[in-house]
Amino acid sequence: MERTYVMVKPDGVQRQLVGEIISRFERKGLKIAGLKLMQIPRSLAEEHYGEHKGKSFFAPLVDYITSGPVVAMVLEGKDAVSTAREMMGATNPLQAAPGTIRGTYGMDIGRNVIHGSDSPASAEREINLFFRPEELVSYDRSLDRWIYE
Ligand code: IDP
Repeated sequence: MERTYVMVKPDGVQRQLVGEIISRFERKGLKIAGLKLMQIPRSLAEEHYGEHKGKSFFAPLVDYITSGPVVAMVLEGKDAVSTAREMMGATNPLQAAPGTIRGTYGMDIGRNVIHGSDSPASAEREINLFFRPEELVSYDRSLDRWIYE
């Protein structure tokens, strides 16, 4: 099983989409391995988005992601990274397929509601940035045999 890092961004929290978004992942069959509400310190935001440093949208992006609380989570399941990314849709919500999270709830690339790791390597890096090992929980779900063959 693979783990991915997913985060409801400040606009998603302000728009009261947290329950709706978590519900989608739960219904899909992804398992919550870590979950918390947090205010991201600027230094952590800059590290998380380090690959975009120097780009024109870097400063607005850091302002945006630190503008209010986020809901950080670790989701576990078969191909969790790509599965969660598919459910989120394209970075620009206007190009995201209808029915995806960004396609359903977003209008602007600078307010695209949700983040998800883009590769297993990014997932490992981001999980370690946002969660201490003891904040992640391993447990069995009795319905797993109804989700996985
Ligand atoms: P991703 O979130 O779909 O992985 P990335 O290219 O890694 O997309 O960009 C990270 C975040 O930076 C995006 O989710 C979006 O919030 C923001 N972003 C990316 N490109 C732009 C842009 O051209 N203008 C404004 N914000 C952008």
